[in-house]
Parts: sequence; structure tokens; C-alpha cells
Amino acid sequence: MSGSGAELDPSVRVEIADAVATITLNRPDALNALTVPMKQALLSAFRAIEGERDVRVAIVTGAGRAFCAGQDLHERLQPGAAPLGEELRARYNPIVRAMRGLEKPIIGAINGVAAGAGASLAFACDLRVAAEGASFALAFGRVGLIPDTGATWLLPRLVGASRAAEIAYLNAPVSAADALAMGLVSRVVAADALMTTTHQMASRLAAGAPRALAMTKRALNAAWDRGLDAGLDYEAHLQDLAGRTADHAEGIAAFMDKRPPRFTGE
Ligand code: T3D
Repeated sequence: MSGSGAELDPSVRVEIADAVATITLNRPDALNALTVPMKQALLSAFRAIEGERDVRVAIVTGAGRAFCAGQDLHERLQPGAAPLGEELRARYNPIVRAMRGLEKPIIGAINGVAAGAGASLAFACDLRVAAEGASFALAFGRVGLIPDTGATWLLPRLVGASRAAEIAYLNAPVSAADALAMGLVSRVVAADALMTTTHQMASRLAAGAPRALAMTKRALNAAWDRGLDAGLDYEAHLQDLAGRTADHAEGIAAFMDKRPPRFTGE
């Protein structure tokens, strides 16, 4: 999967440069609403990135004015559309598992509205940077559904139970400014600065020690359902592994030599 990721459905674009894979949801006329081929392409993209040694960071963003409007509701009405639970098990949930399991940080560059499963995809990123005009809306309630694609699990962990309940029950859109205030995103920037800011963040991550970053993600993932004792034990276990990497030795050597480290992922 080098360069443009030509084997994927055109509804998902993948561009790789400078150790960063930028995944763009690319159905702007439908606000990047998710179809079956798009979900398959998105899953393939994350799986391919996992195997690409030269990719150290992923960015997910949307083409046009939206991040992603969730499930394509026209497709849902097509005869033969899979029952909802089946669609979740077969196509949505594997994407969330792939994102949370990807041993590389994922930055969501939230360029516009993130609704329904589109909001869930944003929640499944490791970091979120939002454009000033972006918003999050669970939207599910308006179509008589429950928040899915991980939203009921991810959102309370990101913003706390009370805010998650308000967002889930009331379906009120959350502005970028409110998302920043509640910690749902870590930065809000002008729309025209979104990709520059995101790429700067990605470059910093890409310069980090890949295995240490992967283990940091593992530890943060695990922290969501472990107590302090287990968390301390897991940190010690992972730090043992990190301490045996060549990158750890390189980091120490670089510090002593007063130069930037050159991490190789070894
Ligand atoms: O398989 C399963 O169903 C299970 C999984 C479910 C997960 C889910 O995601 S359920 C929730 C699905 N999503 C929604 O309910 C959101 C629907 N969209 C909206 O509420 C609004 O479009 C937005 C709040 C996102 C944006 O509003 P606005 O006013 O900025 O734009 P718009 O005019 O509503 O939409 C612009 C176009 O995008 C329009 O097409 P047109 O008329 O110009 O040809 C609209 O139909 C299209 N669009 C927007 N969202 C979807 C969509 N087309 C298909 N599916 C959509 N979800």
C-alpha cells in the first residue's frame, strides 16, 4: 500500500508520506456517509497500515465539508441491506477493533460534522484535532437507534458519564469549542490550519520510538478497564520490553551526545 493506495474503493483514499498515512473518507457529496464498500476499504486500510513498517502514524479525515455523517441512510433502505446487528458485527465493529488495536497512534482531523457512526470513528482515534466549525452529533436517536460502533463504550471514557449521557440521550450536537472544553478533542484550530496542525502533530509522533508508542497505546487501552494495581503491573511489564529495545539505547545515547535521537523501531 504505497502512495495512493490504489487497490481501495475510491470512497477511501490513503496517502503515505514521511511515515504518516493519511486516510480520507471520500464521499463528500453524501458528507462521507458510510457504505459497505467504504467500510470494507476503511478496514483494509487500517489492516494494511498495521503491516507497513514505514508507517508510524495514521490520520483520519473527511473530504469536503464533513468528517463523516455515519451510516449511509440511502443504502440502509436498499432491499437486501444486512440487519443492523449483523452490519455492526460484520463491518463496523471490526473497524473499531482495528483502530484501537492498531499499534500506531491515530489522529482524527475532524474537519466538519461527525455524526452517528462517523462520531464513533472520531471517538476511536487516539487523538482528535477539530476545525473551528466541526461538530459531533450522535444522531442515532433521531433515527430511532442507539449509539453504536463503540460510542456507548468510548464516549463515557472520553468525557465522563454525565456528559456522555447528555450527548447520547439528547442528541444535541457538540460544537468544537464545547468538545475542547469537555476534553473530547485536544485542540481546536481554524479550518485552514487543520491539516497543517495535524501533520505537525503526526510528524512529532513519527519521530518518536515506534515500539514505545505502540506499548503506550497498549497501556492506555488497557487502563480503560483495569484497576491501579493491574495498571502498575502492566506498565512494569511493558517497560521491561521497552527497556530492551535498540530505540531505548539510542534515546539514551542521543541524550548523552546532546543530539536528536534517530529511532528505527528496533
Ligand atoms: O447499518 C446500520 O445502519 C447500523 C449502523 C448505524 C450507524 C449510524 O451511523 S446511524 C446514524 C446515521 N446518520 C445520521 O442519522 C445522520 C444523518 N445526517 C444528518 O443528520 C445531517 O446530514 C448532518 C447533521 C450530518 C449534516 O446536516 P447538513 O444540514 O449540514 O447537511 P444535509 O443537507 O443534511 O446533507 C447534505 C447531503 O448529504 C444530503 O444529500 P443531498 O440532498 O445534497 O443529495 C444528505 O442526504 C446527505 N447525507 C447526509 N447524511 C447522510 C447523507 N446521505 C446518506 N446517509 C447519511 N447519513
